[in-house]
Amino acid sequence: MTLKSSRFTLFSLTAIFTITALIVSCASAPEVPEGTTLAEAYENHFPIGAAVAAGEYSFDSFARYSDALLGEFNSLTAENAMKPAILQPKKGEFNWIPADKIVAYAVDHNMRLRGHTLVWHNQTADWMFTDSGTQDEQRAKAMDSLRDHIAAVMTRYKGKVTSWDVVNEVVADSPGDSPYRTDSPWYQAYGGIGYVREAFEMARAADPDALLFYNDYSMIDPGKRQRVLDMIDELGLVRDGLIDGVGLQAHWGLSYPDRTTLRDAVRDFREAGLRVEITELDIICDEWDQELLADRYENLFTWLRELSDDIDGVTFWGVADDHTWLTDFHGFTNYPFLFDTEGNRKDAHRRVIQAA
Ligand code: 9MR
Repeated sequence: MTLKSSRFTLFSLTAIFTITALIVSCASAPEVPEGTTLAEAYENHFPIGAAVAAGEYSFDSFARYSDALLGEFNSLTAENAMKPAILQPKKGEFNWIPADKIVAYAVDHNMRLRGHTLVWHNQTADWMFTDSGTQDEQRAKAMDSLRDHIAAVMTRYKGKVTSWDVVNEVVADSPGDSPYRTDSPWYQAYGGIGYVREAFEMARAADPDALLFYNDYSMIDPGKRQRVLDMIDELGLVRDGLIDGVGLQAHWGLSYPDRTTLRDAVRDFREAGLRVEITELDIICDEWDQELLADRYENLFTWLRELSDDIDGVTFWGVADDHTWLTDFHGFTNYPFLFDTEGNRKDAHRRVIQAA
């Protein structure tokens, strides 16, 4: 074979190889099928959840949304129905109806359930506290109430609710006199932060198989994150096997957080021996910024997918744009989700599926 002909042979072989490789690579990256749900697209990464209501505060996700829309998700959280003010507004008088409805739907549709929440400064019940007596008496009353409440709720939903936000938002937003939220009725009744450890002990005892979480917002902020890590350390929650993970609420914006901030937060909690879930995702956004919202969600889910070995779940704080706490909170109509006010998929949905 002459040099020229061997060069030609080499050239044709390379060309054939390249074309074949191109055909194979195109064939092995099929378009995502039209009807792919969020849960299907992310099934190898993490569960995709939504917060739902069942009639409490007069919104019912099951009356409002189709099974097909709810079927986009494979995990549910009760937006309000499992908080003490709803579940046990008076001592011993339980209102199980909304929470039971959510649990039954999840069980029937083979969905994971996150419980939210057992200890919070909001939506707590007055009967759990007394403002008379010594600090010791006030502490005893609050802890006895909490023990009974946690035992009743976690026993009822044992094996169905597989992870619980045991404690929600007890750390201060900015470093002031205390790293903790001292105006919480729990803090005041206890006379310190020790109630957090007691709550985790009660939850472990009530359902040893449930995964137990501390849940809060702004934990990607390095300062607040450190206050949370310090609290977990001081109370010996990881050391004594009382906590399993943290929930990053993720009430985020169109440009906050960036990729590095998110990665750093996930890394720090993982290094402290904690699981990480995104528990209350929504993006503050008006009607006119929906293109930006789609870009934003594609980026976010690309980063979350990259981190999927370290993230155990991603839950939206709602289902569709017709129902979001953001509107009341910020005083303007928000459109923060992947489904519009009629429950139709938005461009953001397609972009999130693409990012999978
Ligand atoms: O979405 C919830 C809204 O319906 C309630 O009125 C509100 C009461 O404070 O709580 C909202 O959910 C909160 C969650 O339980 C904890 N993190 C912040 C959420 C938004 O406020």
